[in-house]
Amino acid sequence: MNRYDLLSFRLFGVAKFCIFVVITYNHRAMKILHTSDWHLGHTLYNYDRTEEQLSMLRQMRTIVDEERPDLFLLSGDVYHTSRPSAAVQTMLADALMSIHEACPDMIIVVTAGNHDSGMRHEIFRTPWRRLNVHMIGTIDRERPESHIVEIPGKGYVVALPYAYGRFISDGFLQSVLERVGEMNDGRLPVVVSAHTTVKGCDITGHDGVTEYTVGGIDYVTIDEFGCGYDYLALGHIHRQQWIHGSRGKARYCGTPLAVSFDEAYDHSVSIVTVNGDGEPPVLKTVAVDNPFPLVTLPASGAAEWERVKELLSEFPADIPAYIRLNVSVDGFLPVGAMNEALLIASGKKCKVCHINTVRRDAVSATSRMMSVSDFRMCQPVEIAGSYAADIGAVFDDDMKAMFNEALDEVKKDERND
Ligand SMILES: [Mn+2]
Repeated sequence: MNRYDLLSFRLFGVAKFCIFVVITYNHRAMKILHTSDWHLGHTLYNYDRTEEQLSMLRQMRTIVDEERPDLFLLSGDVYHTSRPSAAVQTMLADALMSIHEACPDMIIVVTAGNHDSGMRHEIFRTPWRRLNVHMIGTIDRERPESHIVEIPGKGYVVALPYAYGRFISDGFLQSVLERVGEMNDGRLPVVVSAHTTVKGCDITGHDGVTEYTVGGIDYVTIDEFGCGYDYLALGHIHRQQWIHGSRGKARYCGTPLAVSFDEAYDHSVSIVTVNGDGEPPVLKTVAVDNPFPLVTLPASGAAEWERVKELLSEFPADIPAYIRLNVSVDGFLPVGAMNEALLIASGKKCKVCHINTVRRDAVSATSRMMSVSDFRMCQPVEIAGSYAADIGAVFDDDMKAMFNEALDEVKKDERND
């Protein structure tokens, strides 16, 4: 055997090994389409959004067609209200049927969120089951196994709907995970789906935020989810993100369709490949387009009423969009401002939803009076300074230095995650 023969022989061996690795890798891996927070039936300032919601649902089917996942996971807030109209319920049923038909072997798991009624969510649980669709709406402490869905040959899902009470930290989740551990002879990937607020997440765009809750749900720390899972699929927070401190294992996929103007970020579904055995999941996001984008004028901050009217009249007539106007005022908005705005927009495809007034004298006085977009433009030290002024505390140069030092430490920790 000459040198070249030997080289090609070795290369052949390496290639064979690579093919073997790829085949075993693909065999073990579970491919998930992770989505949440569809909020079907949501209306924006009384404008009906059926057309956008149908567009989003059609895109879901297309993505399933192209990606062929093993599991389609919808982690809560299917509907916007606990009593959706008959038309909205039909929209969901048709969409799930279409998604099922696109990939009949795929397992579909749909859990209820805090916006859904857990009991109503389970009404058609039995017939859906015949179509590989698992509707899980309530916590069943008597039958923990009812929260386990097996993905044949691929892995397991522990599906937890939103529920009052501390079932994540009180040992219930851990007992379900232990049961999965007993069933899981082949050491296949294990996925947990939950609808809750995890400490440290980015809550941009959410209302109803307090020190302990977001949208009425208490913070849970990532450690409270325990161990025994390879991927934690989260719903509730609308911005897609990995959770710091989860070692790349826990993720909010975010809403595919913006629910408010403050959710001015990309909306997508997460395609997650989970290999198990301690390997971090591999992520690809697929964008979901909205034919009616939510637009704020001006794009950041606020402008005077005359300038805002100019921006609105310059807005292209042929772009269908929802418009929010951010107007800075000294006193009050001129009487009839909304009618003026509607007049400027008449003949255009856009819909004026709301005029947000930002009082110029209030901007520097207190952070509570700021618009969300203004707040986002601020440095943390400025926010701390205005908070200190608010409560009458001293915030001198020493305090600023200490604050920045603490901030650097936090940033360093985040980078190390
Ligand atoms: Mn939601």
